[in-house]
Amino acid sequence: MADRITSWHPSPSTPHFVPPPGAVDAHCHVFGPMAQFPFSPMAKYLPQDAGPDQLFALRDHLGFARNVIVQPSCHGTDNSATLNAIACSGGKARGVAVVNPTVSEGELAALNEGGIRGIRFNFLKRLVDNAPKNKFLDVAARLPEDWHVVIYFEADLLAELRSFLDAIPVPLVIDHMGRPDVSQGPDGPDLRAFRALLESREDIWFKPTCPDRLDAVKEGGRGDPWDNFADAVAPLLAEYPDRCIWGTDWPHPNMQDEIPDDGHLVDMIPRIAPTEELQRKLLVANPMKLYWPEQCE
Ligand code: 0GY
Repeated sequence: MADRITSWHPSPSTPHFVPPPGAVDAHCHVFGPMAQFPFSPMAKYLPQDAGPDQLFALRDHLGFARNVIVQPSCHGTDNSATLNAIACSGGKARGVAVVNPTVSEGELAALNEGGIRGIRFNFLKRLVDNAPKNKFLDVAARLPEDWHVVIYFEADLLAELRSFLDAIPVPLVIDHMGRPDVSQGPDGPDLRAFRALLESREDIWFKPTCPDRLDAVKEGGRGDPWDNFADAVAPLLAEYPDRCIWGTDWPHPNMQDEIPDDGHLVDMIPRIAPTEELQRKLLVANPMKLYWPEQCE
């Protein structure tokens, strides 16, 4: 069996930035625990257990109030670990599932009951073997009311995905802004193409997340404190303040070489969202609209 990976910081610092009351960490995951929730036989990485207790302790340490737990590829289409974490949260978590496109209406209703509010389509070749666009479109047309689709892709795939994205009949949330090369700066080709996507419809949201991935030394970036990321991404939030949501990405799947300090990730927030109004939108108002709409006025 492959070695199990530890990808999270053992003792994240306390951030200097204090999130507003009700702040949502809208992109995080749980792994296992494996004895209760085995990983998928198709998993491309085998992580150590990172269960709900650890996630909720981090939430409190960082000053957040809620989590949106995104089903990670290592659990395939078995959403039990994600649903378990949501059930353990006392109403403070909701989630995004990964489903087999043949999922039944009854199974979707059960996921909705368990706190799921969207499904994720993952196009990263290093994470999934198969991403069948036609089948994805079929299931996107059958989602429960108020659900959305979360999409994960890399920048060089955006042009090829455009007609597929255009055809999805529910709101879209783009993970990590479609992984632009942030060393190109705010007006580089990757972020220009991403802006064109945002301009194409009003119901596309994005996550200005993962400076640790997008500005990694290993990828030719600058590393913590991720200055390329801050410079490239801040203008996007200023332009689209009502369409961004933020998350830690804990437990940082696969990040075994440059494991980020979660406190430092939180300290990126005021650099990309410098005003209190923008911070409140990014961390509270926007994620609440997507995940707890019934609690919004
Ligand atoms: C992320 C990023 C990654 C992994 C996954 O589902 C996953 O395994 O999302 C990644 O390796 O880039 O957003 O969690």
